[in-house]
Amino acid sequence: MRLTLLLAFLFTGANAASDKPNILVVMVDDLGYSDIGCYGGEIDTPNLDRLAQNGLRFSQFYNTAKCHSSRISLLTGRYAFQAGNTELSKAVTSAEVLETAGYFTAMTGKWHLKEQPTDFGFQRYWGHLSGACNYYKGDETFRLNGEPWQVPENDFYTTVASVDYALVFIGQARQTEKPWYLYVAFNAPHAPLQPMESDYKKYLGKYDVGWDTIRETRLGKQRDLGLFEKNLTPSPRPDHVPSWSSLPKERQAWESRRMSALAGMIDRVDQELGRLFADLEHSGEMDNTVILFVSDNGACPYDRRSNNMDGNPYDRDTTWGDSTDWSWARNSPFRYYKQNQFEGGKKTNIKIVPSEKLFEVESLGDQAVRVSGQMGGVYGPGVV
Ligand SMILES: [Ca+2]
Repeated sequence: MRLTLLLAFLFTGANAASDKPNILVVMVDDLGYSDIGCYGGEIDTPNLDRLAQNGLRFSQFYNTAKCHSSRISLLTGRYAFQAGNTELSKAVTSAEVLETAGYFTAMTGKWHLKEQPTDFGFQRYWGHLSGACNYYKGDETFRLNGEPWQVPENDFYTTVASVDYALVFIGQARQTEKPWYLYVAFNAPHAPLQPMESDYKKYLGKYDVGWDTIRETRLGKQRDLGLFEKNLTPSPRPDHVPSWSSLPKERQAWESRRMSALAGMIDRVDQELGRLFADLEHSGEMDNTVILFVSDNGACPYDRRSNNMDGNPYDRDTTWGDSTDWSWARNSPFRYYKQNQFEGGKKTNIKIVPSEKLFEVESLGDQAVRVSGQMGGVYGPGVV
């Protein structure tokens, strides 16, 4: 069943119950196709895996292989230039449509487009307008409801703060008794690779086995999960990725720690989503909330300059770059990465979790779907 039809059916059902569903859209940044458990990963993502069990997982969902263009398509249902590019001058956004339909609209996290979300239908916004920032120190582009927002000196971490403000906004929505639309755009696991200390230490040593072994392990799990046909031939290791066994010990140690940092950042996204889901369950809203989880592009190969490589990535002044070689393993079974028009760049994982009481879903969707298709399906028939 195509995504648009599937969701149109969902909202037809919701309207019949005279109860418009809440809508939660979660976007993550530079996530590898197989990074989370229900797509073959070894990283602990129990909350996302539980959603997948109760919902629909797509195996062929396409983004546009880059950050800003996928965000434009997600918000407008159009390709980037059709929509007026980052100015969004030739389109309406999901927030504008849903606001008109009586929704309370809110966003947290990374914007990465022109102006700010409050100029495009979001009644509440907390986050950074930039494409990336220091997870502990933020940057000058943070805004709260249209006004500059000062990042605290201490005890700040963007992934956590995104859900802190998501909960604030949902609380405000409940006071209006309107259905709500919340768009949470995590910056994680985009570089700089800055995990929280406990999340990093949880994975230290786990990646000493190297990217060849991790990729094989992920491929095996993907076959077991039925994501692909058993006889699928995965893409080979490209010439620019060395075999793990050929690396000097020092390089292995560095790369292992770098992947531990990435894993910790992804684990944190899942933990924070768990906090958000627990709030929805506690409030009795989970059964009337549609949840979409999507990445803007595949794992990132940009091995930019890293500082303090012998230090700890949870030091707020340490900024490690992505690993091209680990990105190959993280996009299993596909070829290449973010930016490339191979599957590793533009095939993303997505889960859709309609209300279990409103709608019965298949567990795995094999149909090809584009990120731009969400607007028409999610925010269209039945809602407006
Ligand atoms: Ca991205």
